Amino acid sequence: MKTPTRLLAAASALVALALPLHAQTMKAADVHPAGYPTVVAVENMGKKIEAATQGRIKFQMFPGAVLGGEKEMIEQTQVGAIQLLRTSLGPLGPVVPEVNVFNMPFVFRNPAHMRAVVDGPIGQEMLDKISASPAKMVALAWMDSGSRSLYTKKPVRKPEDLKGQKIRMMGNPLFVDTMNAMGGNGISMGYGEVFTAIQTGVVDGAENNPPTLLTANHYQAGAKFYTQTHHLIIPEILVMSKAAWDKLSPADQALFRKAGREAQMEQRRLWDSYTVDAVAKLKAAGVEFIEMDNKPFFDATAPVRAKYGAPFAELMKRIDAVK
Ligand code: BDP
Repeated sequence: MKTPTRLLAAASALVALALPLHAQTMKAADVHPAGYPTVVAVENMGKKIEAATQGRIKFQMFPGAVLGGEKEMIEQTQVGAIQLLRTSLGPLGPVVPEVNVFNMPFVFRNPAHMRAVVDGPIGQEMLDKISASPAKMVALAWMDSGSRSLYTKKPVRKPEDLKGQKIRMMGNPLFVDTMNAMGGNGISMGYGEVFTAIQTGVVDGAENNPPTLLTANHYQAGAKFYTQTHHLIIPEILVMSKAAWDKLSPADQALFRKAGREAQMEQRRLWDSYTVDAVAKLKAAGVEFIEMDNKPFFDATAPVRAKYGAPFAELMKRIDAVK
């Protein structure tokens, strides 16, 4: 070996020896399965960070709720057992009440309006509020989950059709109130229990976006009527455990923020095509998409917006003003 080659070999051996000392593997978690847009975007974010830090920081993705339901994963993130979590804002409401302004029914006109809001100053302010709250989490980026509509065993076209129907909602009193206002009986339940609950008749239906309806197979449990209420347009969020965040150097923190923002944009592209595909697959599987006028559901939920929106009156005006 020539001297420079030898030096190089010695140097890389040293690097290899030194790496494990500083290298750390962060746990990333999601309730969704491998291949889902949120999972893929976060995996790619992890790869970018791993490359940029020469392997000093690695990620291991735990998809499919293997680390627990969303509520449990939020708790694990708070105590630092999970370092990076993609979660709906729904179950984050009871932990950081400020986020409930985005959890209200019909607070966004459509998913494009939601994107414009989270991409702009209001979205950044909300990330900062979460990070500054006592929740021990640092909010990095937003993700898309389209709009949530109802799926039931019997067709629903208007609020009266929901009378007596038990509908699973995410764990947040705001959603139970929303469903009660829409005409049904809201039942708060973890995502992992919904399939069996529909199948055994503990609930008569649930509500979600097409990709989740497809991947969770809830239509196979018997909820085959998908009523296009679009009543909730909830952004999802990528949060880090504050314990892990505080250990990062300022340069690494800047890298995480940048990669997070890129993941936000990538997830959105993936989301759009995944949704088109999910709708086609659901229709092919016999799910009936019911198009109707959702104004009666909008009107019926006005008291929910009045009750939960009271502390956010100014912010709601600003949200509304976003084009
Ligand atoms: C999906 C969200 C996921 C929630 C789930 C639910 O992406 O984060 O856990 O709904 O309904 O749309 O619980």
